[in-house]
Amino acid sequence: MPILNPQMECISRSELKKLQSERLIKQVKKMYERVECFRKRMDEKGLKPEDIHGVDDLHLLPFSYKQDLRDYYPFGLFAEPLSNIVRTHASSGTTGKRIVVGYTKNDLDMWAECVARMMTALGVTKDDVVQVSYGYGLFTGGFGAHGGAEKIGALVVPMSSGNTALQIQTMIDFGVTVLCCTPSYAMYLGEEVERLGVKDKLKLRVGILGAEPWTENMRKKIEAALGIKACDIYGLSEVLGPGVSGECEYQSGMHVWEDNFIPEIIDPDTGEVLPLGAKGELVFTSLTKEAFPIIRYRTRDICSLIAEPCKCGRTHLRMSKPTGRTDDMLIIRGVNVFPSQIEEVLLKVSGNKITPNYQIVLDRVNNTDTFDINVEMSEAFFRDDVKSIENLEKTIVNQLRSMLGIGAKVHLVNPQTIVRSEGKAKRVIDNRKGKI
Ligand code: DLL
Repeated sequence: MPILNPQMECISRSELKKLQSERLIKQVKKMYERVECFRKRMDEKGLKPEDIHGVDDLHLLPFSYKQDLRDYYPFGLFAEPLSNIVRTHASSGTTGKRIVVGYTKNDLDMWAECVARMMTALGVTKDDVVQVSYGYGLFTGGFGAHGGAEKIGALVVPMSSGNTALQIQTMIDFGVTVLCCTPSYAMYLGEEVERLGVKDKLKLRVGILGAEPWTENMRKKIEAALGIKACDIYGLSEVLGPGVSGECEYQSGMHVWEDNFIPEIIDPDTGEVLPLGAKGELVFTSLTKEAFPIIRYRTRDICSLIAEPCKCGRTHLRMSKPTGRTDDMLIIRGVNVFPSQIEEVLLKVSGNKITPNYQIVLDRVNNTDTFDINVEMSEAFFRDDVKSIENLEKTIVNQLRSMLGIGAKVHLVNPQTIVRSEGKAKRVIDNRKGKI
């Protein structure tokens, strides 16, 4: 398969290290001057930018965290004046406020190239028709995939998410060859295609699927249902959006675009850097981001780095599929959800009508996540009429939808019916394992 930027993608490891070192030194200096949070952390460690001589000193630098984005909401971590920022995106924070990220014009170009590199690696060219069925909006998925496809000159169909019948009709009518969406939505589309008996009308070849964890088993099912090669793309808003890494045609790990991002794997408890190949928490440093650079960002995703050279000829390290997280963030229908956000809504709407006992139950039915929340009513409210119980359920559903952007089924249950735990309350029952 062709390589979009062979000079960068196949650079020797020693040249790459030199380039990363130069970029890191520059980035640290700029951030120290312009980003208060980073400067404070450096000062706490007694570090000055001059102490960083290259990537071998990376481990000396302080970590950064999702909480920082909340503390400096909305623009406090930007390293460029707002007049140089041309786009923002946002994603769920741990509670309430969303976390906000920004991009300069150069950042958008770099982002588009990262996604375009992966698309090219999968044989996507200007002759392809790319349907983007990730959500457009504050979520990075839609615009991220869009930028990459446009960069290689493909014909982009910006569908966004939802309206499955129209998605399939468009794929047929427009001769769509590449589909970008979450793996669970691809699976659902596959089922619908089968139900409608229109598989032979599709021209699909490639799926670029990410934003949530998925298994090899699910890959096989999607490939069979849609007749495509299904490839994994990874990313997170804080570092870029989709395209921090992506699979090549060999589908054996996602190449991290190391000229832009340095990955490390650390022990999540001690913060110690682990050797290549070990499983641990993934940490990223962005080398070229201008608006919202980030140093040693704790992704909370668990995976490992693969150092063996890849058959495709690219020299950049690969990361394995993330298998879990070190925090309690849930990914429900591709949307990041923290239990603390749910708790916040419950506390806000409750008055004295509900108790703090609640349980989140996740399952997977017809390849779609189901999201139920059981909340115990107070004794007093339990005696109220059915209408007011239904109304309260509706209020909670609406509040949750406006905070999370997805629908949940809320069930107000009788007092004392949620099993009490002797240790930590078990708030989340995730029955999805093994079903994807
Ligand atoms: O999900 C960006 C994205 C959009 C990636 C479209 C790929 C495709 P956030 O909403 O900030 O950004 O969520 C980031 O999602 O830390 C992981 O936990 C999870 N995640 C993203 N891609 C994958 C993947 C986008 N391929 C969080 N496999 C990350 C497993 C993934 N988990």
